[in-house]
Amino acid sequence: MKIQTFYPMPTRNQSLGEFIIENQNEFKYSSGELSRLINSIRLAAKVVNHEVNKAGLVDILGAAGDTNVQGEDQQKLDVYANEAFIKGLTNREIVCGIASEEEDHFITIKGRNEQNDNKYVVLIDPLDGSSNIDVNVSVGTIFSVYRRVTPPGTPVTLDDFLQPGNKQVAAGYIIYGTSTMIVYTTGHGVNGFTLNPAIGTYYLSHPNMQFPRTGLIYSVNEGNYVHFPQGVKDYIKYCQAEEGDRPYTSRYIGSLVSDFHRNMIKGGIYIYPNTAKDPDGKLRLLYECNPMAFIAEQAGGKASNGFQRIMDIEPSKLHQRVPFFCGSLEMVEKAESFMQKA
Ligand code: P6P
Repeated sequence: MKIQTFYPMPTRNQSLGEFIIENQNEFKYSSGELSRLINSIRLAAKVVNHEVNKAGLVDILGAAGDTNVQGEDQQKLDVYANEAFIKGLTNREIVCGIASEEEDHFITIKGRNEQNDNKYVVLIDPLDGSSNIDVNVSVGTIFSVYRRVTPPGTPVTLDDFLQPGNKQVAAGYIIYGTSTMIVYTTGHGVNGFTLNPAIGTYYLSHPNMQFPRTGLIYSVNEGNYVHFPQGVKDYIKYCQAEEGDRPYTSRYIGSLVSDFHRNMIKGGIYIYPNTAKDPDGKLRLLYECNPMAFIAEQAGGKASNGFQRIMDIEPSKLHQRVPFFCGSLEMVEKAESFMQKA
């Protein structure tokens, strides 16, 4: 029998700062660093939000003329967001290392004493969905936090980053949409905070977020249909069939954070499968799939690669890609059944 876990219902309209302080004792081993880490992300998110919201007004649109390790054109806001989060995390002296979608290798952060004393590492997708920037569609930031595995004071190594998702101590996303929100978990449920731009404060607007157990929305880029594995093709045809509670609705924004956020509120499944072009899928395990999987599971949802729990995958490379099925529990299980039958 699944043991139900209930968390005290946070009080609505509490500010993010008050919420962090009030729930600080939930962070095992932490003497406040994790709180300061979340606070530094909160500040960097405000800085990025300011630029994203005026992107159409200043010459910050369009490609920065460079490409990232993924071989993707770097949009100027990608670069700006990457620098804002690295600076925010560095200044607070909380993390000993950062890995970013926009950086080929991980970055070591030394304290003012030139030591690597800090306990946490952060992996981040600074601006996910950046291809939507120039067309004014919502984009997001995704972050994942681990305790380092190497002893404090010793050099940070790749092992500190290549940890399975089940070792995460915190994960979250910022969605720069019709409103700007921070949604995160530290393993005690999922809470969403909406920015009041007039005063620059985030307020608890979505306490204890839960994925509906099922839903009628599937999010997948059907333009790749002919390249999908047979199980995904079969699941899509199941969704489109005129039986029972079907047909479903297809909604695909092209921004993982936005599709995920809508599905968590309304019920739905997001799928980015492997294709001929992307034999391991497109999404990156460490700073896209693991953090979204942590949030999904904490909200009663599920995340797998079609066969295995995402957070149990042992990483081998920093920018490793995996197929991604994530959302309402019963929808993910249905899609997995088609993958396993095919
Ligand atoms: P496609 C953005 O680049 C991203 O990583 C996700 O945010 C998004 O869901 C997906 O890729 C879109 O990829 O191939 O459908 O354009």
